[in-house]
Amino acid sequence: MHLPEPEIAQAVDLCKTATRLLCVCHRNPDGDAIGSLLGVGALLEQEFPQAEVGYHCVDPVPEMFHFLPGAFRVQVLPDPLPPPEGTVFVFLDSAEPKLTELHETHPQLFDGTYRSLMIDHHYSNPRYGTVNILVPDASSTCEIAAWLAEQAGWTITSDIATCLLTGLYTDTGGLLHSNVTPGVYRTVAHLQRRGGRRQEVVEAVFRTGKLSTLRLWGRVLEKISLTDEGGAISAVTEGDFRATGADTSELTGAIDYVNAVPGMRFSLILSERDGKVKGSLRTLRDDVDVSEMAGKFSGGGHKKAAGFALPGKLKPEVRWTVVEGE
Ligand SMILES: [Mn+2]
Repeated sequence: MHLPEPEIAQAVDLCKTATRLLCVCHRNPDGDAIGSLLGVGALLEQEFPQAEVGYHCVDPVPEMFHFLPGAFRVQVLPDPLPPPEGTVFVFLDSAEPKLTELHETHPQLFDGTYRSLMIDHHYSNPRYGTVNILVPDASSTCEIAAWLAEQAGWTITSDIATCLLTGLYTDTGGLLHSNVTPGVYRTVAHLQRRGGRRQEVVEAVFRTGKLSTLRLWGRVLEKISLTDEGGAISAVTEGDFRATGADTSELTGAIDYVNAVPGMRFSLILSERDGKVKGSLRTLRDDVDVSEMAGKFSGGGHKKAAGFALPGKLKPEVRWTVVEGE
């Protein structure tokens, strides 16, 4: 991967003039958000010692990422904000201002009052920063950060490499998704060579599951039923969440197992939460568009992964058939 030189020069100039570099990632942070927040923050701290670096997110760091160096330093934004002179915001992995959840409480972050550096890999990003490093072909924001460091001549330490590896692994589903290009392997190798602790990442992210999560997934898998239309469907009631002690975020990932039933056209998990039923749809097939299916229930998403939410609750339906004789 090669990033455009003018943007790198502008980013460096912006950081040089800052006395405060406030890094911000999106709400409900995933591995790429936290990995890039901590990795880029640490790089800036090291390369721009004149600036005080802040690590910010409206939501807390999920437990599975607590092993990352610096995770405990992530806080909500200071209130009131420091003056715009000398303050530069660094937005990470946030496809649009509202994903930081600061667009309403702190609109001055996005209206030109403050200068900002925006680093992201989402196609739809409207380039809302003062300087934008947007690489839609990159697997993850962490991958962009690794090459930014390399091209700018910044030192990637073992701790920084470990943070950046986390985003590369989570945004590619453990190097399994279709966004894994030869370049992704090259970046992973590069970060491992710089001391990135790959095994720590793999164990924390893919080999650790809370007991409550495993029990919830057990219920999901046990309840899979197959429909005549070629759907593999499961459902989770509020009772399931209560009985297993899992919260709704722990359902993330279970759909990939429901979607693994061979020969099915699509998979669906229905889950009850706060008076609503949420549906998650997936397909492995090119001739099925689950975003269209979700659209029928006022939802949306991508062709292969979509979702919807409807007010209501789940009612189980049992069908019995009488077989004569025996
Ligand atoms: Mn990402």
